[in-house]
Amino acid sequence: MSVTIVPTRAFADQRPGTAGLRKRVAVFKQPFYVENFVQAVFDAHPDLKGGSLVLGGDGRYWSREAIRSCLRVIAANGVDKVFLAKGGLLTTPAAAMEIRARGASGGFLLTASHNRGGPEGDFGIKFNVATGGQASEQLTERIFARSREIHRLKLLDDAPEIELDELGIHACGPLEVHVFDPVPAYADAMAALFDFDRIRAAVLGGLRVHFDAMHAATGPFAHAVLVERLGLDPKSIAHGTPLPDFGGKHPDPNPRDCAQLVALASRDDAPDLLAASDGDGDRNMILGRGVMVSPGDSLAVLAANAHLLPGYRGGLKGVARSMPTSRAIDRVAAKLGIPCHETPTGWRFFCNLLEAGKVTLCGEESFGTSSSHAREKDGLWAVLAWLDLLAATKRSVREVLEQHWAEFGRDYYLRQDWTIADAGQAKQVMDGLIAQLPTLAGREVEGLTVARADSFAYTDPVDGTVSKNQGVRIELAEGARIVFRLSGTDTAGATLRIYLEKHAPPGGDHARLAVDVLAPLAETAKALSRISAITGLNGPGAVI
Ligand code: VG1
Ligand code: CO
Repeated sequence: MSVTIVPTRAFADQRPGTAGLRKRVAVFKQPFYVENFVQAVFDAHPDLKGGSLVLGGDGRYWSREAIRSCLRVIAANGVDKVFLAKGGLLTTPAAAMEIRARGASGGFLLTASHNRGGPEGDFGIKFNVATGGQASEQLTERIFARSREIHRLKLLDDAPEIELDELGIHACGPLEVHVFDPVPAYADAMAALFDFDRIRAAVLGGLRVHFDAMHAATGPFAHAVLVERLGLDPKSIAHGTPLPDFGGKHPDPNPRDCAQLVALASRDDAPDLLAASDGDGDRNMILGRGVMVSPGDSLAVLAANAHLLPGYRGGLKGVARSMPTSRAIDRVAAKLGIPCHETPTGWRFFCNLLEAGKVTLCGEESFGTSSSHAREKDGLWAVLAWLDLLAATKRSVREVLEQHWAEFGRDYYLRQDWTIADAGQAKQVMDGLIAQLPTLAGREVEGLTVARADSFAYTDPVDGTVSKNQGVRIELAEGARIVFRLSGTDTAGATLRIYLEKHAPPGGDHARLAVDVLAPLAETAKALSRISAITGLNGPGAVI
């Protein structure tokens, strides 16, 4: 084999965001763009030499080309083995579990998650470490620093065309490429956590499910678990075939992009459980007949009922939520007498807590939920957790929710996404809010008194790392809260997220619409942030 040292130029824009490096496909198509980033990972993480890596992703447009680019760099940098998912299709949670189970030194996940695919869409690369979880902030910074100064790449000459769809061992120079099917191991892992017999019995008894795989990576996994192992009708899975452009749709499980699912849920003859996941299979949206489960509620309900699920019968060590996620889980943790951690947005912050055995369940408001079984969020896992819960309680989704609210009260919750073309203006809104913080506490804003206001900083309880400027939190009287935060997954302009929540205590009115309950808070947020004056926008691009 021969390795060429190729001179390259550094790209200035390879800073990974909330979940890896994410850019327009056109950016990734630049010569050596992928290779440069992968080489930067090797330079920043010398321990990768000699070990094995996992490779795969959401199968979006440009995946196959990117896999070949990755393999050339990986082979030239002295890795022994790559475990490549068949066809390159590997959900993010399955990747995290494979890395760990195979004792690999890490993995490259080719995904832009819920972002649009296709030639005009986005592409992404994420590097995960040996635990299966995302690279830490420190490692991410080292990779970025290296990507800006890199001036040479190691590349395997004459790299053979690896047949990505053919199971077995292929040679790529000195590198062994093991093409494997990730589905059975994932299905086995799920069978170990949930009571598949109980779910099968419920299915035989008439329980109906509708799962939208969104033409993304989850399709084959969902088929194996829901149809082959749990006996559901194959028609229970919609859009089950992975497509490079996700069928032209936005593979994002939320009420706006899954309007059809919401419409189906509102029918009298709707299935008992409706769900969707995203491009890389780590997100989940859960609905029942006539009701959508807010992600913060989903986390809280699962925590409160975890003892009913075999994998969690031993109890929860603790729970964690990202800062903007509703505080419904805090109430459950208080009742269970377990710690509840509040972390910055992004799964990597949960990883340290999971690794240290401090938490068992964690979740984000952005339709992400998971447990200690993986170091990433896991969409199908959440669907199975709900399915098992329905089977165990013999209740409907609505009944489960109503019972939860009756006990803990309801945390009404909404997120507004303001799409701001000029990123400078978005920063101006945030800077304006931060400047007001010292004078906000105790002040009355639009009839509500501010109890506490700060810019969220997090000290990791495991390694002591401090992460500052993780969003502005404004706590108001009566269990209300407004959070402002800039998205870290944009590929153009900026998205400013405004998170609104209000608690209605047990015995209160839990049957109202969140938009109605939160309308006054939305006005307060607008007034405080001066977002319309600064950006010229009248309202958010989406309310989720
Ligand atoms: C968003 C979500 C965040 C999530 C991240 C990655 O980040 O808000 O909760 O962890 O996406 O999810 P941001 O910075 O745009 O708010 V995924 O499914 O895109 O890997
Ligand atoms: Co995702």
